[in-house]
Amino acid sequence: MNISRNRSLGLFENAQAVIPGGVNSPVRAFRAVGGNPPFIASASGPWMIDEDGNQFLDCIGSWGPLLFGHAHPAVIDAVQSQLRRGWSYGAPTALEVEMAEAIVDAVPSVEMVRLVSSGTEATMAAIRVARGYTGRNGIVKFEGNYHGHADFLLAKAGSGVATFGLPECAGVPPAATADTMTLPYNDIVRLREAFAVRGKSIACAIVEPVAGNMGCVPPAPGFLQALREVTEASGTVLIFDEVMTGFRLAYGGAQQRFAIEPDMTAMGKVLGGGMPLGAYGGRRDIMECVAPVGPVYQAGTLSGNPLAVTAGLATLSLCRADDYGVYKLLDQVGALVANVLREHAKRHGVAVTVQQVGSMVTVFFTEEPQVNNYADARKCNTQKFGVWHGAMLNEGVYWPPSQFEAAFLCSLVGDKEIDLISTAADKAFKSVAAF
Ligand code: KE4
Repeated sequence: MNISRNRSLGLFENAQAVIPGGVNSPVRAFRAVGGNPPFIASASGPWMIDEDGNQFLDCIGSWGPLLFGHAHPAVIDAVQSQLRRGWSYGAPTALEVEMAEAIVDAVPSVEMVRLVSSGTEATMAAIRVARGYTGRNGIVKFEGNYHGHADFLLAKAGSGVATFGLPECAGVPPAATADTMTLPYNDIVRLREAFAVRGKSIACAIVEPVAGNMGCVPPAPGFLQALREVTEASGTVLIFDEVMTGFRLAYGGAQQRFAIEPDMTAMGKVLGGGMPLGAYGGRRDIMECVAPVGPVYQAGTLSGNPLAVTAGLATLSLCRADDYGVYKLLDQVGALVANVLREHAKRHGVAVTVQQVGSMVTVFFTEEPQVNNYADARKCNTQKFGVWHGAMLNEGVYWPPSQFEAAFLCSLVGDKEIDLISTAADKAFKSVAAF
């Protein structure tokens, strides 16, 4: 498909003069795959239209929020109705009570919850509360997991079995990550060793219960259970970062799907249905540390914003419709797309490992039969992924522009959309085979 990109190219040039990299979040700049990003003019259902009139099947879904596709009529109607009543009061509303009660009802670990405006705020606040609750400073996170851009989370693994972290980007002072220990994802032995040495100094362990930020990597058998055991034994607060998995892998998130209950949960993305909304919650005794009840301060001008909460409530209502039928559909869509991609890669002799959990899918360009952690993921051939991504885009399929991301399929992906993915993948894997 020869697509004209002139308007997007011109906009990208203008954007780069006034916005770092021309984008408001780095991954959107296509630097991991090469080429230039389409500038989106409109979207509806599973489709996006760029400024040059090209149509794409959207496999990103705004990086997770759009479980039901773009511009869903039910969300539009709810938001339009709220707009006429105003959209930000800086005062408590019935909407926030309804949302908090919906979260408490949906998420097994949550007895009390605070609404914020992003996933970063949710994880940052959850960790501060865990530190305030335990009186400890140590944080455990896992390589390849991303929890937003709070300084103390931008840490890379120190050397040795239980050493604390080093800053992984400029601008983060060593002191900010000095208490952050980064362990290999899915490594139960290293986890147990670290907690044997440091457990009593660890305030919290935060984990993506299904990883999406190194590509889709499911928890190894026993990993989440081991994490629950060692944190329980050491008095460490276990935080599930369900910003990506929450309300996507099940209505109760990965913790419902895998039947493991953390002490706290960070949420976002689907919760707001594409509007800026995050949340953190958990056990009542922990959440009652939060101001104004307790001594841990956290605040936000637009926290619980009526418009965002309205969009979120309309989205959660769609999640519950037809006896939560969307989740079975999303599992089927994810499995179908994963199998189509495997078949075309095999036909063209391209070595890939396709990993899928529910509607989260990643095509790893690797000879490894499985990708279990960040070290495995880093072995991927990112150049081949870039060739494949560009070919998919030229065929009208907008896949996440990074090997280390997951695609987020929506409930509106049906036969027509899967046929498009199949046609595009056939050509894209052919391009990679010739690369
Ligand atoms: P936000 O602050 O971007 O709303 O959420 C941060 C965050 C927290 N936890 C998890 C598990 C996340 O995946 C994220 C953000 N996810 C990325 C996608 N890898 C958002 C896309 C982007 O950064 O542009």
